[in-house]
Amino acid sequence: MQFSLSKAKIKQGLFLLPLFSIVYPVISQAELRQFEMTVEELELEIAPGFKSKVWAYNGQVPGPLIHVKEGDDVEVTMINNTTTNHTIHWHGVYQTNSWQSDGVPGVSQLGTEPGESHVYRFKADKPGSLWYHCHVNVPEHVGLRGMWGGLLSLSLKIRYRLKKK
Ligand SMILES: [Cu+2]
Repeated sequence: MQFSLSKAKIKQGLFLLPLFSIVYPVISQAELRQFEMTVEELELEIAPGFKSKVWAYNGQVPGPLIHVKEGDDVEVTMINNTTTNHTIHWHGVYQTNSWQSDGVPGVSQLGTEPGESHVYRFKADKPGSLWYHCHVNVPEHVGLRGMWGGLLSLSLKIRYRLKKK
């Protein structure tokens, strides 16, 4: 097989150059985003007149909305201030080269014990309206105790459209 660089191929390459110069600055704006997330044992009024014993990320149910941009490096330190084990599973994130941060007890980590902390590090590799939740005994920790929150990852395409306006 012989490699030849025809004029047509060179023209194609030059045609792609402006496209690359637009896309690259958008991609290169990826940042390191660091968050601290405690888990608290509380009794909260989660609906008018309805109090419940919860395990609350940062003391609230649902947990805080985490807003990042596609491509950002995300680092979340979870500090467990409760009397039982917890994790954070980043639901929808592909976890490319970061399976250790998937937050599934017995698979990617052990549940973080009372008084301990755990650091999750991953790239925001999937854009969209995602969520996170504890993956220890999900029906109880998520369904009854409110261990979940939103993860919003703004896509590169939308960022580019917003920049143009
Ligand atoms: Cu939990």
